Amino acid sequence: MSNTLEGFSSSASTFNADMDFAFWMHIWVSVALFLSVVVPMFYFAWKYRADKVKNEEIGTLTHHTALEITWTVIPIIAVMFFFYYGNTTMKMFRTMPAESQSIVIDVEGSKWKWKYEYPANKAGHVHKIGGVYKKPTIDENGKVVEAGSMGISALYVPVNTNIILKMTAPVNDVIHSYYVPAFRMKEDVVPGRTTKQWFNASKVGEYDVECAEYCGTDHSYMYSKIVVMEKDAYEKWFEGAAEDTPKGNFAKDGKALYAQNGCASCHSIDSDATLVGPSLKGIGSKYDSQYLSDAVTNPDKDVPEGFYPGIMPAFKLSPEDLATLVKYMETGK
Ligand code: HEC
Ligand SMILES: [Cu+2]
Repeated sequence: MSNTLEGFSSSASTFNADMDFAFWMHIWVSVALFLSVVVPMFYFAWKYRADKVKNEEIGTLTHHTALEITWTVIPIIAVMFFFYYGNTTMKMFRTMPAESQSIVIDVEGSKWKWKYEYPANKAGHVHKIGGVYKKPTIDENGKVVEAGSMGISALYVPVNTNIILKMTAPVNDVIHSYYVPAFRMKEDVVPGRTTKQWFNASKVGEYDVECAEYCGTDHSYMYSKIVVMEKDAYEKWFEGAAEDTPKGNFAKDGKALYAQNGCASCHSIDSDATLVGPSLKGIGSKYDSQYLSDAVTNPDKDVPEGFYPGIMPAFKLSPEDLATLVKYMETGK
């Protein structure tokens, strides 16, 4: 990801034309209304300023029926245009295509990462992809030494296909919003509820996803990507198994799990720095494995001094992943 976000300069979904039309129509009609109301207002305020009007003239002023009808009817027509295009565009967004003719993908937003879960493929394998954005390294002069990156974590979808996202957040999390500027698409992701949004990408490429609902410390790093692929390439990947994405391998070592689950956005592990949660450096010498695994699956059970419950989400991991992660905290490997 470069410093500029892939966004409104690209047009990459079937929504774009209608959405952009509705947007620019609102802008230009608003400009026209502004010019025809506010500009004359200033002109008349100047023209009829106090020393130009005699008090006795004011008493004889009357109205102009035709003019009043005109300036009532024209804005009403303009506002009806707003309503018509606003409504039809919103309907297009809100009307989900048939699930049988779409790919339905579960999306989970949590502090501060996005996770995707696909339906099972023919072999019964379920692709799960997720990861936390790796922040850029910036030196003391403010120069970017290493750009931030999403790594291989992304939502992989085929081109020209209806995709339905079923989105939610864990019940103890906060509201996020899944925002894809290049698709002109945005929908809230609400704890404990399922919201749906669909799209149909019209151009192969990589597009940025951002969280558009302020959600805490690392909100500005709550990125993801959508990778739109040719249909056969997608099919080939989807029917495959393993922890593989079209861009590479999801290593299952502790370090990778630590990164993918977003632990790094709240805990330092190489230093004593306190981020949102306590530093985990050397934690293996303070606690046993049971404490560490409870701390991940049931964080509010023991809350270290100086911290509050309800901040760290409870993680649901497979027993193997949990064991690997605990070992990583204990040994750094
Ligand atoms: C949203 C921020 C956040 C995320 C993400 C997060 N933690 Fe935490 N973590 C905290 C906070 C805050 C505490 C202290 C309060 C508590 O125990 O609930 C904590 C406590 C802990 C503790 C106990 C530390 C102690 O000294 O008792 C461990 C171990 C831990 N986290 C590991 C993890 C691991 C592993 C992950 C990733 C799977 C993770 N955390 C993800 C915020 C977070
Ligand atoms: Cu968010």
